[in-house]
Amino acid sequence: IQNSRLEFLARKIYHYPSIGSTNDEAKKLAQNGAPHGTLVIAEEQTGGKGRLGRRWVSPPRKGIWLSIILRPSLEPYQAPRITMTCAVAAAKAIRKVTGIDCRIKWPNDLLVKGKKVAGILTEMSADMDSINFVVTGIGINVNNTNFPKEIIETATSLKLASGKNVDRLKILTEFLSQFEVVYRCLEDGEFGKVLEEWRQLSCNLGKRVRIIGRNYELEGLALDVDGNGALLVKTNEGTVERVLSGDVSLRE
Ligand code: BT5
Repeated sequence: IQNSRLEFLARKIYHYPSIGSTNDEAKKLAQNGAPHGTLVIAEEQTGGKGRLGRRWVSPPRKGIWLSIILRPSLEPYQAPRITMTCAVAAAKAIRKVTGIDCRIKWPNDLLVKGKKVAGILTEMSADMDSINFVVTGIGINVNNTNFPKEIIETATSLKLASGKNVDRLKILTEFLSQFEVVYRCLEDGEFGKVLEEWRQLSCNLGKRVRIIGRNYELEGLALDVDGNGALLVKTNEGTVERVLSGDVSLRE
């Protein structure tokens, strides 16, 4: 990492052999003033987290389990842009290093041949009109060869997809340099470029989707994603609904 040309990312690195959750650790560090760009990374997570208290399986040395502390100049409602930035950077890094056709599934997954290879969890500390910090965490399955039975049908790794071992350090360094480039667009008022890349890498747009929220379900055609991360869905009744990423899951 030291050798790569990074300007703000990973100037400070916290590396753990084993930890509960890199996101939780990053939030603590951020609360204690850790600077923009701080990287928290672990070989293993014993309490890796997904959204809504779900579990993220993070076995030792098989994947990349990391969190980045950011202090972006965004309004709180724009925070989903960070998840989009992270997804674009990771998809590009995976494609570049392995040649695998990795796609973004709205809002926070990366898929290879329809199976989940990575997930993103973005958490924020903010008041009404300003962000204190954002922690964006990503788990990438790199050399996993088996998964617990509840996800055996839905999960994959770069190794399973490519048939060979993949160098975790190469994926990590490429991800960090892509993240810097994409993040700079975001800060420079060029989020349109990120959005365009996101669209190109998406596997949902133009397809039928089913959105499952806490107390509603919605079916329709995924038309587009907007600059704040909402999915625009044309329902069977012909209306266009703007779905925020919050608490929903999405099926084909
Ligand atoms: C996510 O949540 O996909 C976000 C995952 C974020 C993980 C990173 S690792 C570093 C950082 N520190 C943390 O503690 N978390 C972040 P969600 O969309 O809620 O998906 C969770 C669901 O994915 C689970 O309920 C399982 O069904 C499935 N799953 C769990 N572990 C998986 C894995 N390793 N690979 C593929 N699918 C998995």
